[in-house]
Amino acid sequence: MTDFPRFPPGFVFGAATASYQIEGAAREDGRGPSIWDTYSHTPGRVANGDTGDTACDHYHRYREDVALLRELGVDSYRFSIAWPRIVPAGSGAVNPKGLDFYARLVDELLAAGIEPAATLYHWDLPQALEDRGGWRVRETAERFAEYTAVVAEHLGDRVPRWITLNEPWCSAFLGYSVGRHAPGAREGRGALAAAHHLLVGHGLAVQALRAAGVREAGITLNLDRNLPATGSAADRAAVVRADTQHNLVWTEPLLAGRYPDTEEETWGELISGQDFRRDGDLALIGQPLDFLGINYYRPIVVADAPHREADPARRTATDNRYAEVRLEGVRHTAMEWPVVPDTFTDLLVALKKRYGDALPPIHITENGSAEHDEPSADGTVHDRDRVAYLRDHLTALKTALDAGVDVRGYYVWSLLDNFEWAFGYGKRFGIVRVDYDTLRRTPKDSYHWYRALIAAQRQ
Ligand code: IFM
Repeated sequence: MTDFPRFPPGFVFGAATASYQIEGAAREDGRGPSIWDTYSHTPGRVANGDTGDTACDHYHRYREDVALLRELGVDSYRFSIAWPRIVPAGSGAVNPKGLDFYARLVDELLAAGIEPAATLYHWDLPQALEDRGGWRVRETAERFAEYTAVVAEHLGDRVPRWITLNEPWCSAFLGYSVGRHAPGAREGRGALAAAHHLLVGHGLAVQALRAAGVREAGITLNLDRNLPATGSAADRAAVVRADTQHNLVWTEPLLAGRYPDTEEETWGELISGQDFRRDGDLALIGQPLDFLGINYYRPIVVADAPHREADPARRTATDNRYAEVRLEGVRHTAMEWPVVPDTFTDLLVALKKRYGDALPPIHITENGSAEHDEPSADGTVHDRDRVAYLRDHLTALKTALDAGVDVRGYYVWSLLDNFEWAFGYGKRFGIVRVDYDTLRRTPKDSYHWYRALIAAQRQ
């Protein structure tokens, strides 16, 4: 095929998943409860009452899933480790059966010639830690570093690429401000404290990974391309506040050793005082990274708007005087996310422009789309929209490389249809269909397309 974008030799192609979204076996082999068990079992929280109790049953079927990866031809597989399998109560006793599961998975991957890339935190916080304050309190960051040290000691020699946190924006702001993710809180300062403690936890975890001598340590951010609804000064100022909340709150401490200089205009009195910040935190957070993971899906269009909550005492951390506006004239995925691949290039080029040599090499650790898949009688799915989405975003990524952005890898989200958080199983991101009644896996057209793209790189 001639229309595949071509990437430089050594560029890593991969696929990604996350523990709570695929593993199931929620009460097996000593796994403790996580905040997502609690949240998904709370009536009204997740669509259709779905939970991760069984999910894709990857815990028992991981060999079949690694075989799918091998057949796909990926260089690397990004998975996450469930903290409550390793330290069921969040602190104290380590569960050897949890470590064994990931050791078996890693061995299976290595035997298939696939490099493991492990994420340490993809949102399944042990419930016992949430009961003591969760990410609002610094203690959680310290426990995270202890858990990281245990995992790195056992797997550090066989897993070359480590990601401390996945999308801390979701943990801090969807979890503690919007309330649409576990633990489902709607707070102001609590969410800002959570954001800071996640960054502190990242810094402590990097230290633990370095002490274990791992090859590469990084973090994954879901950075957004925020666009103004109009050219008005008010809407452009709204973009600054959206950028601060979504992007700068992470990239400034991580890459520039400072807090965003736009935080006052974004959070006003919520951010004053900052009793959760300590001297030395910026140095801890801003340690050199081997790579920056970026997850990218869609642009967000924002317009200036009043605070949603008039009473300052009741304001959440995501009430920043802007509103999201639907982008007309483009296709939307099943998530109602607009498809504008050029914004992927723009985001990466803008990041390079802002941080220059301080920007580490990038891995795109997630990109993909949920579509209205229509399976045929034999379970196959001709998911043309997903193929077009992947093709256009990989082409946009190649344009960013050509513009001088140092991108080293790309992981499609996701290998499997899975538990899409508050949307449950209704939204399908997989390049492999999962029949949730039989748990049968069937590669979709997008799987075959991605396989051909990877094969074409090697010719
Ligand atoms: O499914 C999620 C994943 O867990 C984190 N990044 C975005 C994906 C799609 O919403």
